[in-house]
Amino acid sequence: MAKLPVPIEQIVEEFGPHPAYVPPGGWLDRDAPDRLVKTHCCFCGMQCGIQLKVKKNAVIGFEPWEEFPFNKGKLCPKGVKRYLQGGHPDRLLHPLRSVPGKGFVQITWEEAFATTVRAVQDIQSRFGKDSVALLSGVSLTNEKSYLMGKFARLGLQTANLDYNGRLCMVSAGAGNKKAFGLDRASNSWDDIVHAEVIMLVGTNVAECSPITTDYIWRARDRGAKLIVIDPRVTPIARTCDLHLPVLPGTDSALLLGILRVVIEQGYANEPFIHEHTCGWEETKAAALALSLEDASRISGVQVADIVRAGQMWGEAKTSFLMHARGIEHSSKGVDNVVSCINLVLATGRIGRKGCGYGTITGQGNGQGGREHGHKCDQLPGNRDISNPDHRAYICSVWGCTDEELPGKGHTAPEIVQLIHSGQIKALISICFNPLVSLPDSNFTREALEKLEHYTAIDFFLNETAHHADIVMAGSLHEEEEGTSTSAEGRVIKINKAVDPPGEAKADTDIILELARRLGRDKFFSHFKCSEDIFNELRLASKGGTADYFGITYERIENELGVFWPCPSLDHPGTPRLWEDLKFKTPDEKARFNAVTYRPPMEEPDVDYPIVLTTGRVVSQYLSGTQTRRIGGLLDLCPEPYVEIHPQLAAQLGVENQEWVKVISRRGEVTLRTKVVSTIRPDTVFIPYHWPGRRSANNLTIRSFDPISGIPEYKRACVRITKAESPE
Ligand SMILES: Nc1nc2c(c(=O)[nH]1)N[C@H]1C(S)=C(S)[C@@H](COP(=O)(O)OP(=O)(O)OC[C@H]3O[C@@H](n4cnc5c(=O)[nH]c(N)nc54)[C@H](O)[C@@H]3O)O[C@H]1N2
Ligand SMILES: Nc1nc2c(c(=O)[nH]1)N[C@H]1C(S)=C(S)[C@@H](COP(=O)(O)OP(=O)(O)OC[C@H]3O[C@@H](n4cnc5c(=O)[nH]c(N)nc54)[C@H](O)[C@@H]3O)O[C@H]1N2
Ligand code: SF4
Ligand SMILES: [Mo]
Repeated sequence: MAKLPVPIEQIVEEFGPHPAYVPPGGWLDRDAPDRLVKTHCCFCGMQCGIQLKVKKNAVIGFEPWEEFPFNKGKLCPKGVKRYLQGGHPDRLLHPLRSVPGKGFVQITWEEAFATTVRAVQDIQSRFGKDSVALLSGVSLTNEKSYLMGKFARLGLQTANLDYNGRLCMVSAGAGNKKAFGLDRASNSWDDIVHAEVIMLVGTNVAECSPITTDYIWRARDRGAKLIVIDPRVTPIARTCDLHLPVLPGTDSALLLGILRVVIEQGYANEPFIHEHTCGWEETKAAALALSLEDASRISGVQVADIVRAGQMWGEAKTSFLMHARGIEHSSKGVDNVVSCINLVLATGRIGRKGCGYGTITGQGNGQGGREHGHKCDQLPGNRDISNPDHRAYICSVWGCTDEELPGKGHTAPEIVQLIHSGQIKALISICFNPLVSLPDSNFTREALEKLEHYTAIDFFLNETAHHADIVMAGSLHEEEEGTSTSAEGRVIKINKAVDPPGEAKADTDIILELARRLGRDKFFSHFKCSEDIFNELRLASKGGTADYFGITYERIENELGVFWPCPSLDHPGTPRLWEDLKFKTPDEKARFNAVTYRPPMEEPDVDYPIVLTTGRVVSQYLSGTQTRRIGGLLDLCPEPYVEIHPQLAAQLGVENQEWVKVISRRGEVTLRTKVVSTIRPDTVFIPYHWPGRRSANNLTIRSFDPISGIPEYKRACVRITKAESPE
């Protein structure tokens, strides 16, 4: 089953530019709202405070929430337009079944639930429990993330649960745990403002974490220096003191070079290193083993600039280092993360005012969603599913035996691989669009076509859901109460503004009903509302590294968010970690991790001589399911394109806005060029928010970090030829 009911070309057409959505009666005829609901933006990890204007059961508009301390009313274009999703004509209002030849037809909830449960039970009886997999996502609240972890293990009884954060936060998570024993940005963003030097590594903050830009500018107003490491001169890089245009996939060599300068020019903070860290000698030796000339040759950054970066970093009294997917989306993602942390630890600038470090969390709840048992190897509170003590504690909270709690499962890309090879036969997905977001889309599509059964839960019919047998109409952010955890580690409250429209159901109700019909109600029937789930999460996280025990709905509302760890009700929360310089390792010392440069999986050759990297634009979000449907956002960037340097364009004989074919070993796309002098001449960039024949992931490689399992989205090799306009 799960063959496409309609040809892929038709789907691609269907997902072309959408006409702008205008509310019935037009913008000017909108009524005054009945009420304002304070909540947060559903998109990126900034989790800006917003207010929704609500009339009856519809969100009709939007206002900033000036008092929310993180963004103080500031927003980006996506936040301003997000409310338009609810009234969109594509919004799923009832469950669907795929009927060959007819496409999707409306069915009752009874049929949707019964068909799904029958398929799960039948497939599990034939192939074992783990032949059913669950893929989940962290646009979901903490409550739903926690529920998905429990539902997979005790409802479906499968080990095979993983989440879309596998494509996003796992290199950072693994690196943070290795170095500090805890996975969170070390500081609230307030510390950025007090830093003398800020280093941004592989992050396009102005477009992807827009409010962070405001904190950086405030630091700049106080005289802070800014270093940006990115193959492109991103908007923030246009304002920086030093831009290092690294060749994609080679950051660990560059960071070794910078560390070497710090060491050789005497900037290492020996007393801090001696008292509060271990592993320095190996790390120092690794840095001194690579000459600056080699670091420069590998990374494509001039020696003088590497020296300058080392000096700027070394001289400062206070500093803040931030990185994101530019270095984490790599087969060396974890190496790159610990290389950044090595620089922070070598200078001992952590745990005090203006001294900090943080990965910039991507998805809305990318932080909370990676703490409470959403990952194939994890239990709530960021516990380890393979650790007997951790298992025993969660069994005591869940009221199950160790035998009833499955072990470590497979990562999201491995699950797709196992579907492809036939070991996994059925899939339930929620809040994930892997056909667009996983590398090598052709492989993902082949896998989806092999499924015996697939149920997707979403509020739009995303491209992956086109392969589903059953589609369940779930809920938008504003249709369920819950909590979320921002990039800073601040736990905030998502408030319900409206009920799901039509026959659509709250995601939580869908999962609880599935659990009931699977005969597993004893583990779930006590959940009557989101707060019940949060209260169990608090207990389940108690004593773990991500401890939420002291956080309640009431506290979040009163205090405008609480930073975890917060182990007791009288604990104030922890905006800045490591003030006591006691790290979450057995000996309370932070760990240096020695890194030796490894080349990326694909190197340019005569057939594929150009390096491709991929990423984002400000107006689109992730696989684009949500933002490609909002006219005002689509107008800002209606089509993907290939960013290409004038020198390379001249070599290829193409002009700005001309059509080119970009071809990798996996597939090809035909796009227009955007000729810019702000990218390395040997590198091209494609934003990835589009599906089908325009998807960057037709080109990307299925190569993964050996520790975190994150895909290498930021480096593949391609060739480019002139092309005719596609019909
Ligand atoms: N507008 C918008 N904002 C978003 C999102 C979105 O889709 N749209 N998504 C959210 C999510 S989930 C995430 S994960 C974040 C991502 O946020 P970012 O990581 O900031 O965004 P990306 O565009 O993926 O990549 C960042 C930068 O990495 C650079 N880069 C590419 N290859 C390399 C390399 O090898 N080394 C270095 N040093 N840099 C490299 C790219 O040129 C790019 O400027 O954004 C969040 N915010
Ligand atoms: N080439 C390339 N590929 C990439 C990246 C890259 O930089 N380059 N970035 C990667 C990264 S960092 C990420 S995070 C992934 C993201 O990849 P995905 O997670 O696959 O992308 P989304 O668009 O967030 O898909 C989420 C789906 O969940 C639905 N959804 C959102 N909120 C809810 C909810 O509350 N309930 C329910 N039921 N559904 C919901 C949306 O409608 C959408 O269909 O993409 C990765 N893919
Ligand atoms: S997308 Fe991010 S920066 Fe923009 S309004 Fe939403 S949370 Fe804020
Ligand atoms: Mo992400």
